[in-house]
Amino acid sequence: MTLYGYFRSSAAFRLRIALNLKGLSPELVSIHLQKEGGLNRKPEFRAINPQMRVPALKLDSGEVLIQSLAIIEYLDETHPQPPLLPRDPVQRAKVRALAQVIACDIHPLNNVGPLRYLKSALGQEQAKIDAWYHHWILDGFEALESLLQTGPYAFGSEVTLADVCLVPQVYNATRFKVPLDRFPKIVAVNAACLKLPAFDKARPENQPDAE
Ligand SMILES: N[C@@H](CCC(=O)N[C@@H](CS)C(=O)NCC(=O)O)C(=O)O
Repeated sequence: MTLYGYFRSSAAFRLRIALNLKGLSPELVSIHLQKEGGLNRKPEFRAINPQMRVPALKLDSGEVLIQSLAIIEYLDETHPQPPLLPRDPVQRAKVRALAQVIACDIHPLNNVGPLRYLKSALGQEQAKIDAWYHHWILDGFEALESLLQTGPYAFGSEVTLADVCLVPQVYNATRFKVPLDRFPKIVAVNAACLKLPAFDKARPENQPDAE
């Protein structure tokens, strides 16, 4: 398998965690999202992922999968141990909901593309862009904090898809200096996860393309 990723991409960070949890080590191709306006926008990568985003996972069959949550669910189906979703349908829906609060409602608003658009096309100054960024993380984390279970992980005693999404989002929040003191459960879950080798190994600073 080949993973097309970028050390700082939080969607790629999610996938790296899931791959590590499943004991899989694909070959890595780093797609620099800043260099030359983004190497993801070059025709070579567009031929791999027409959406021009990372991550993408090329399977040994040559099939290319995109969208981190879709890829992670594929991995969970093909490599069931350890499971990333509970067996019970209600519990599964709850874990997916936690993951989607992050992946569908927080992350897309604070992603490279929208932030670049606010700056370049809409001419917004950096202070306003930072305010936007903080606002949407705080808004989403407020809900997440209330939804989290008793721990140590996001949905209780087992690591799930919710943790796989939470840790990269906390990394982003910290990188952009969002204060997290209102979210003790999120901070505790993040700390518990990062003690696990699969999470630690997936950290941006531990990637071969880290800068
Ligand atoms: N929903 C997608 C998000 C993928 C995504 O937006 N990736 C970002 C990096 S975190 C990207 O490649 N951005 C490039 C760009 O917008 O130019 C997923 O979960 O895979």
